[in-house]
Amino acid sequence: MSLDWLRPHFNKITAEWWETLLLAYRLYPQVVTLPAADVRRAVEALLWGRDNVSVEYLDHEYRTYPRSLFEEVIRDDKTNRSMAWPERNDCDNYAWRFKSAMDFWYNVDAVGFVLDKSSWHAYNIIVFADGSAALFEPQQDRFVTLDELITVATPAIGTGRYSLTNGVILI
Ligand SMILES: [Ca+2]
Ligand SMILES: [Ca+2]
Repeated sequence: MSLDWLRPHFNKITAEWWETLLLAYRLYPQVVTLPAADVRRAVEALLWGRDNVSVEYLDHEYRTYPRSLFEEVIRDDKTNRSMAWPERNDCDNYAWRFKSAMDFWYNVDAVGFVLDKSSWHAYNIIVFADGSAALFEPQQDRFVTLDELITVATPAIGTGRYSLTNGVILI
């Protein structure tokens, strides 16, 4: 099979990844290391009152950025640009890919995989250098809040897509 059709795209793709490497290199001195206790505190504060979410902490320390730099990295990262494809590239794939991309390209790993069993949706949680945490929708490059209302105009509390009344987090 000929791959000639790829040729016009190749320079563009290469240039984009080069930009990513330059960004990661520029931000590297600003990577902050947090002990697991700080990450745990941030996650528990975000999940306050949600006792049916089990969280597994995978490291003793974590690398992260201030939120403003994370926002820069998120704009650069290409996870949100991949095409959604049921079963092949759906919410869990975006969430795993975002977590992996942050580690592989941008040197930070204070990013968790969230499986929200109250909506069966997967997304991410990010802990920032100041010890705060936020939920992140990797399909849309967007921070979200618990109980955000997606499908219904006035749903009951805990029925939003990001209600996370029951779930699993790996960080
Ligand atoms: Ca992006
Ligand atoms: Ca999938």
